[in-house]
Amino acid sequence: VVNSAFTDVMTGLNDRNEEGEYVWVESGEKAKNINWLKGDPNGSPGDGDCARLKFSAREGNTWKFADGGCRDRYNFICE
Ligand SMILES: [Ca+2]
Repeated sequence: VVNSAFTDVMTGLNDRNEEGEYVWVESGEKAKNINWLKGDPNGSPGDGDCARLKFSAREGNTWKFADGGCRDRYNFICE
């Protein structure tokens, strides 16, 4: 991912149907081996149901998944 501003990027990944079971919206496939930030996902149902990519300086300057609200507006990528 190239994102020079290091802003969060929304993904098409959510666990709206089943808490804790993250699924890609486009394919409907369950996501495996998600590279979560340490401590994530930690959202409660309805609140932390959509996954975004966050740039983490703490974790080696890498992009990691974090859960958050689905209505927040960010840059968007599908997969
Ligand atoms: Ca959730």
